Amino acid sequence: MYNEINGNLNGEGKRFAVVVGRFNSLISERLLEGALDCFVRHGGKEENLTVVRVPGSFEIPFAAQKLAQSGKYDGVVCLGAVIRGSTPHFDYVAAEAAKGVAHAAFNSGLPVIFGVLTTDSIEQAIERAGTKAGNKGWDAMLSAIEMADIYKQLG
Ligand code: INI
Repeated sequence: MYNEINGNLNGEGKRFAVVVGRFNSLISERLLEGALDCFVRHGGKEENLTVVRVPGSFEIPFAAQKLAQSGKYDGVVCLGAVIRGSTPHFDYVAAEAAKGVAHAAFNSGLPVIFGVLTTDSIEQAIERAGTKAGNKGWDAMLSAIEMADIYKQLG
């Protein structure tokens, strides 16, 4: 019989930092609300959360890496909204945010979770920020809680 490791979904006693991009804040603030709600509903305490706001998604990885390496947290949740619109800026910002968050996770040895929406339209972003497709900020926090426990077990 194989051994199996699964993360529990208990936020009690866990400390997380949440990095939020202010660009498209109509969306990113809803993602933050979802993340807070998820944390508290899983036994976490608001005083164990630190929220850091940065200008946009491009800057998220820079703050995320510093927070992850500070030794103060069990994980970092990254929240932002990159919306394609009609500018090629989208591709650069979205790609760097995704790559940067992955780098922050590898460099720090902590779970750094990618809760940055990358959508073609504002409508798609709204759907994922607390309407018909749920709240991806909520999902990102749940992943952070689960991964923090998995990291603890993996040692
Ligand atoms: N930042 C976002 O978070 N979402 C976007 O959709 C976006 N667009 O499309 O431009 C965006 N740009 C700003 C970027 O993240 C940086 O803050 C800026 O380029 C300064 O470095």
